[in-house]
Amino acid sequence: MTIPTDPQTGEFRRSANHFDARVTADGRDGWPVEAGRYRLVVSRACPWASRGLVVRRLLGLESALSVAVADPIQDEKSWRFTLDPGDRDPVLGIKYLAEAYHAADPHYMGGISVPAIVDIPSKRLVSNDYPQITLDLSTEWTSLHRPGAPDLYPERLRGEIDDVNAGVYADVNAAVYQAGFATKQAAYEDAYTRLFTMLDVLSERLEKQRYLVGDTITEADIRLFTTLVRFDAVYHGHFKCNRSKLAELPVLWAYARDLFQTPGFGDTVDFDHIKRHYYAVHEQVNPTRIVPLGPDLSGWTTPHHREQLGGRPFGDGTPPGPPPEDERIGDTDGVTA
Ligand SMILES: N[C@@H](CCC(=O)N[C@@H](CS)C(=O)NCC(=O)O)C(=O)O
Repeated sequence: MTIPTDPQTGEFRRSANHFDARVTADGRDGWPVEAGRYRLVVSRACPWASRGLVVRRLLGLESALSVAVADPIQDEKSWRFTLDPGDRDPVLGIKYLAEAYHAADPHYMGGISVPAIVDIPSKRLVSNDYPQITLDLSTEWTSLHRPGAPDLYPERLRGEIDDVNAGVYADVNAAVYQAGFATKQAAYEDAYTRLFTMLDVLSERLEKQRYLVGDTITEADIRLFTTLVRFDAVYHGHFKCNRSKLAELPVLWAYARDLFQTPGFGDTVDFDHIKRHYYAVHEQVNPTRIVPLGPDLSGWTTPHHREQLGGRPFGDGTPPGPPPEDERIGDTDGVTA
């Protein structure tokens, strides 16, 4: 995989999301919410795609929106379904996610990224616009939510959630990549400094409150969680985000463990996919492609004591049940969610 960077500044250049049609209750983009019609294509390695996996579980959308899990290691044609029999996604019948991109736009030349929502009947990509995908699952797919589904994007808190998300995106979610992919010292140092400054701000915010906004789990927590859960396994070493490990930041470590142990979070996390993807795919960063054995992940299931801060994880709702049988993740690292 070639990592696009600016030759002058050495900064990582993230590509835009090209396909931004929305699946909505009223179907105004031509894509109405409908049970069984769409497939959510993910890599369990990918933090942006994993937001969708968590939201889908919390809202109980598993049977309405099925999931295709790509091999964590892309080849030169990008994401592929080599974990499935015959190397094909059993529902879409395709070998590469690129086929859905090209069914939507035969002239498309950009990156093939996850998450992707694909229309099953036409096998066409609908959206790879990950920030909108999770918000739409919360606000447009309500007719298919499970009874007791939480409100992850409550109307009265949207301004605050959007503000927190903007800071977390710039200085946490994206900053780890900017540190890891930088090809000039200054670009790396800038990203590193922004990242740890923001982690300190978030630690302070979360010292006395259980969740980022309000007293329940919201979209803001999901977006922070998917970066934190990868921190010690990949960003600390592979991306040189090493002022400290997550496990050395007491508030954020307890906060991340609290979420990890909440049904719908840790049961979507596959540390094996996460580690193999980053260390094997980013050859510019890790030319030997050796996947480190550590860190010891057993701390994720230790008590976090965050209940003492109060908070109502699901608000007036209830936690989701266990994941569907065929989506359970093997206990590869001694971590059970
Ligand atoms: N769609 C966005 C964000 C999603 C994203 O970066 N996904 C990664 C995996 S974590 C991916 O699929 N990268 C392959 C590519 O963009 O070609 C992007 O293209 O930058």
